[in-house]
Amino acid sequence: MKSGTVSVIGRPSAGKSTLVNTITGMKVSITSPVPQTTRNKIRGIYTDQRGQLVFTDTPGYHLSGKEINRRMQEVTISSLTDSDAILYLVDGTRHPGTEEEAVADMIAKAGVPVVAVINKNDILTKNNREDAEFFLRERFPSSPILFASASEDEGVDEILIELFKVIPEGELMYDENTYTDQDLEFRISEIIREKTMATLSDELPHTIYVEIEDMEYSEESQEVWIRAVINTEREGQKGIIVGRGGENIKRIRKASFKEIRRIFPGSKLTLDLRVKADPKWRSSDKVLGRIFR
Ligand SMILES: Nc1nc2c(ncn2[C@@H]2O[C@H](COP(=O)(O)OP(=O)(O)OP(=O)(O)O)[C@@H](O)[C@H]2O)c(=O)[nH]1
Ligand SMILES: [Mg+2]
Repeated sequence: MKSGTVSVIGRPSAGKSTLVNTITGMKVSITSPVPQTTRNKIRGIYTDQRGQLVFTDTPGYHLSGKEINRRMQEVTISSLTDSDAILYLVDGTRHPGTEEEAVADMIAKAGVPVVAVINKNDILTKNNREDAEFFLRERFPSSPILFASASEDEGVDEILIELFKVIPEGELMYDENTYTDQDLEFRISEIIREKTMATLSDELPHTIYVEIEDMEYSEESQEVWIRAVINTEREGQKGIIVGRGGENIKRIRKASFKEIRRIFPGSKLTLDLRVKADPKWRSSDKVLGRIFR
């Protein structure tokens, strides 16, 4: 039996989280059209008769000196060398430039087998395909280079075949029914962050973080009670999240509720959602320490 860890690496918005969700068949990692959605290492686990692949979804690698970006780069780098394989995802719609070269160099240096995937094949032109393939062939001459569409579930079987070829023999690291290792509070806060981003797409995607202030679960009455806070950077942004007559926060709450409820089948869920301003959290060591724990 085969068993190994796979780091999913690529630039922001390449489709890494979408792919991890498609492979596991579960909503493991939140996604959005806005770059830099993923902030932590998120494990998604795939098991079949061949063995087990433990994927680590990482933050998109973005060249920038800002503190939050530096933290996200660290998360990505730290996951590179301690994995058995790297799944390098390239967004085929974008011409590979300086940032893609930086990512490719970093991966090549890791000394770990690489499976390279050109994603978004459903919308690629012939030129896109040639561009991306040329770029990868030159840098990873001995690696398989595949085309796939993470959102359309195309080419995913081939990716699994190549990964199972390069990972070592071993026992399962997780029970065969496990598909993620995230704790409950983290999953819930991520769902709320995704719905906030989806509702307010262009207005304040990077300026929020979500915290679960309190969560109670009564097994006896099958009730779950959650109080969560959407923290934003400025007082003025609170109004945007709440929206006119509370329409935005209602939408965020409703969408979050629907998805969180699936985590607690058969239970009665109460979700109390609040908005607070926490100025300068993006440069606060205390907050960043909590987010990138
Ligand atoms: N057309 C198309 N869109 C895709 C595909 N895969 C992902 N997307 C879209 O690309 C956007 C980014 O996807 P994510 O999965 O969040 O990307 P990511 O690489 O995890 O991004 P970060 O977490 O920001 O680094 C979303 O709008 C996805 O729906 C694909 O195969 N085809
Ligand atoms: Mg992501």
